[in-house]
Amino acid sequence: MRKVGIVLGSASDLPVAEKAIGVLRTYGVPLEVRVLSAHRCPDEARAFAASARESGFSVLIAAAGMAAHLAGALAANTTLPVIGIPCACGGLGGMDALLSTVQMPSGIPVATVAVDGAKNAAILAVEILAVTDEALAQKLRMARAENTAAVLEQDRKIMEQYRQDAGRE
Ligand code: RP5
Repeated sequence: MRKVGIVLGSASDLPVAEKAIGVLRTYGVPLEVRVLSAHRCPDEARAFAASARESGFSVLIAAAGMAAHLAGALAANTTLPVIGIPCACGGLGGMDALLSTVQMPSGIPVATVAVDGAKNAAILAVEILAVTDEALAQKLRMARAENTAAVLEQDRKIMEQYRQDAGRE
């Protein structure tokens, strides 16, 4: 299976990215984690993206905060799918990173997840891989079924908790 690349704008983004790493491990997806800033080491970030396909990557996940141009800078240099995680740091609660990541010009897409939405970034990467991997697709279906069961169990408990109020006006 081709690997997923997780690229951080800074080591300080690792706590967010660890949630994506955890999900990818759950699915048995090989991964590589790098720190490559679009601003502090643009040449290295560009070279990584430009060689990512021939290096065996399938999907790139970029996590960055503030003026978060990392996902876009990677996307500019590869035709692999790039998923952006805007990280909440600095004083603007991640809105700065969200807009910097999501507002890409036509022709260079970045699939942007929610602020700090690392789990969804990893699940989306797995879904991309699962297009041609039935075993992964089956794992995704099982995870969805577990999600559904967990919510229905919450529903059952909450209904039970408030059952006595059902007859009141
Ligand atoms: C961004 O600036 C990084 O992705 C990080 O989220 C933020 C702060 O970086 P550090 O100053 O902690 O290295 O480029």
